[in-house]
Amino acid sequence: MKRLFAVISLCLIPALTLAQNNYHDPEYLKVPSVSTYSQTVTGDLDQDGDTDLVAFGASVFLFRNLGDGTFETDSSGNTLPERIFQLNIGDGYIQSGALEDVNGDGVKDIIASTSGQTAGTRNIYLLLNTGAGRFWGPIKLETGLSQSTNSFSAASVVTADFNGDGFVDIAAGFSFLGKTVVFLNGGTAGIAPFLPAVTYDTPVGGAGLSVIRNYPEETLSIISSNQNGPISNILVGSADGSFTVEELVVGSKTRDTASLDLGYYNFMLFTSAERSELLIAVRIANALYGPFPFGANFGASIKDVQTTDVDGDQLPDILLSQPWVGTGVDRVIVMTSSQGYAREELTFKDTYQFCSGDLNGDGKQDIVAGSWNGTSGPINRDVLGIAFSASN
Ligand SMILES: [Ca+2]
Ligand SMILES: [Ca+2]
Ligand SMILES: [Ca+2]
Ligand SMILES: [Ca+2]
Repeated sequence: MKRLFAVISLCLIPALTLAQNNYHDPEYLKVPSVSTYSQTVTGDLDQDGDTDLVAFGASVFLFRNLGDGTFETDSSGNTLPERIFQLNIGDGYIQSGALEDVNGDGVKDIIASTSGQTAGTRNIYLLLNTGAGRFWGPIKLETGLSQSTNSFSAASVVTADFNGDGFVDIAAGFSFLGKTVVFLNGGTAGIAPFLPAVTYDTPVGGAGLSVIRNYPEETLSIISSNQNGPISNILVGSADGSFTVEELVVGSKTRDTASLDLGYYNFMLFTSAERSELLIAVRIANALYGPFPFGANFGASIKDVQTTDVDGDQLPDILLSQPWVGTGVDRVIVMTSSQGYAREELTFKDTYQFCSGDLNGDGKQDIVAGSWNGTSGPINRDVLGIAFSASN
């Protein structure tokens, strides 16, 4: 029934109400000032029961949670994360990362996809977890793609079992190159023998990917946003993990996508690159209705969109990032659902992408924003902001 309310709420494009204060103002971690922190992800990588934090940039840093959402620091208050991987110069930086168990040993591994503003090769790196949050040397999954000119290029990586064999597969989008690359998992426990890249032309997309389930087939498709034009792509998946690229008329340039899988009804979310809007399309049995604007002008451009249950009521919530609000003042917007969506704006000193995870162990998702220096924008590269849920 709760899910039905969520469906109705979305279909009616609900008025957004201002939420009560569910989050404290962000706290900032002083982190090594060596790189952008383009994306953060959370997961218990050392299996001690506490959610750890991983930050991606030109390096991958692991922040081990001490148990209450704090991390080891030196006497000056600087955090002491472990650098577990460093890209070679010319390989760009890691703009998109994920934690997933790719080799079937029950322990989450790290997946990192490279991007960059400089020419160079673009690949995926796997860091297999030994089980204690220690990692084997990286496995490079070669895309065969390289960027020959200096230009901004967004990247996005998603994981899902595209061919239904029980092993996690990987897809990565590269906007500048107009390609989406899929690596199917060879499916031998313990060693993650990925098959060679299968590359799809997504000439209008690739900056932001999300996975959506097809009904009634139960296969998976990939939505790909398009920063350059009003038509995005959907890579329609087959049971064998292959895809057919189709155009998806959204009517706006889009920066990122997310999906809400509510069974037979599911939803595609797009952030408009031209307007301060979230667009939502309803998808029923592979037919698309919309997209419709989500009833609000958010006052500044939106980059990322994610769907996750942040308040633990089993209803999908929607999170947005706004990296371009003002100099050193950016936002993450959290919209929690009940029979409508209540909106709370979290102000961060700087953010680009964000993640959520319960860092202080109170059962509610906290929000972590990593910062990014962009091509010219404000630089707060030595902090990560964490907005803890307000119940503590
Ligand atoms: Ca841990
Ligand atoms: Ca694993
Ligand atoms: Ca698979
Ligand atoms: Ca929490």
